[in-house]
Amino acid sequence: MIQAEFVISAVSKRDFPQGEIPEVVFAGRSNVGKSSLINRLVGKAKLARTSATPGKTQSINFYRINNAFYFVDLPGFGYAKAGKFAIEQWKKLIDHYFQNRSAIALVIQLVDSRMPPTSLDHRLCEWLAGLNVQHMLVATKSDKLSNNQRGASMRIISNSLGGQSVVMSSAETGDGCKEIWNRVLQATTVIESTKK
Ligand SMILES: Nc1nc2c(ncn2[C@@H]2O[C@H](COP(=O)(O)OP(=O)(O)O)[C@@H](O)[C@H]2O)c(=O)[nH]1
Ligand SMILES: [Mg+2]
Repeated sequence: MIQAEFVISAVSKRDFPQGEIPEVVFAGRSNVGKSSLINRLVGKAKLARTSATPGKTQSINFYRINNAFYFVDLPGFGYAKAGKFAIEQWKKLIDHYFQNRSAIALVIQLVDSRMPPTSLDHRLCEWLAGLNVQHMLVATKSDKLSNNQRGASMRIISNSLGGQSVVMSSAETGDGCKEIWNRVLQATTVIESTKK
């Protein structure tokens, strides 16, 4: 049984939780399925708020998992209707987040399995590669694809984003959750053991 509890919805760096437990970050375009995947991973349908309307979340949501680490749901970027002010605020918050958190164990970048990565996906990928953090690529909504399409999608996404491997996932079927958990546990325990 996984224990998962909502901690805070941070709108500025003052809201970030104190303390130093490892953090696993979910990043990607708005509507790609970040919140749904978090819910699926922890087995709680309503932990993270999901939305059919993109761009709703403009805060960084922290969830404490098994009292051992945080899942961090970043606000989605790339929402066309977001105003200039909202975009600036968003950038500031994300920058603060990555500059101020010292226990980021893993960043899970989500891309939509049904389409080739967009320029925003490329920019996020390059930006993450420039930070000194572990970075995992996950393609969401695999339930929408046939087996053949899944293979093709993995190749296209991997080739397009620098050749690193891609894990297919679905919040509907649970596809990929085992692999994601393995990586999460590996990343969070390494951080814990280097601290001792
Ligand atoms: N078919 C399918 N739909 C999904 C999946 N994950 C998310 N969705 C849908 O995509 C929309 C956006 O999901 P959400 O988790 O709110 O995306 P976020 O903005 O990245 O947090 C919602 O309508 C979800 O029901 C998935 O694995 N399969
Ligand atoms: Mg969300």
